[in-house]
Amino acid sequence: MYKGIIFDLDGVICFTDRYHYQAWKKLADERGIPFDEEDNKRLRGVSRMDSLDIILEKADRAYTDEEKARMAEEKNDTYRALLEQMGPADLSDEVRNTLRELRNRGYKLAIGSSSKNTKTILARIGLSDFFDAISDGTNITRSKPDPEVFLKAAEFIGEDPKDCMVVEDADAGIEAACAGGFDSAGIGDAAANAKATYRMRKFSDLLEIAK
Ligand code: B16
Ligand code: MG
Repeated sequence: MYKGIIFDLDGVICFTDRYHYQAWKKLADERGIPFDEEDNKRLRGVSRMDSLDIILEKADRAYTDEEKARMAEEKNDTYRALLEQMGPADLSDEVRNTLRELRNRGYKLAIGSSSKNTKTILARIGLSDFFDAISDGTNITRSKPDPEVFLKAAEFIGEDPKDCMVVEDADAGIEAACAGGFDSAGIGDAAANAKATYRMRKFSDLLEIAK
């Protein structure tokens, strides 16, 4: 029986992963850098600058640190403009009801996201005050697959990693959970990850896993 559940944000609680892709795609297309949905899989759960480095592996020239900083900012501006269209309707009934039921069952619930936009997104979907703790890109120095973001989340809710489960859609996130000593439940792409403790087809499967 777990005491805490730590949720990744993009691709688990809501579908902002689509907006990350659109924003990176625009940046890559404008510079003639090949980038598609397959390349995008490697960016899930990875920080903004590390994501840019992965995209630039296919660029035909080197970019200076200054250029890279500007590109990361440009991508974030595009991404944040896309977030402006989000509202409470972008939180599905399934996710909302499952979270409520897990709360009723007595679990401590936390966010463990690499994103520096986490609080903006939670506000948009009406979950600002819902979670017991938020660990995100603003309180870490190393992004997934390093376990720091989840270890901080466990610390914030006062629980040991062995008593917490991580819910993730990214291979980097499942790796991070393993490295931190957490059990994990994989959804989406991460459902196929052999290192995940549980495989989910849909978010409400958590009600079977966390009884
Ligand atoms: P930002 P997660 C991650 O969020 C995304 O999966 C990843 O694609 C993104 O680069 C990263 O956040 C940083 O996001 O640019 O908003 O700081 O999946 O860990 O919730
Ligand atoms: Mg994710």
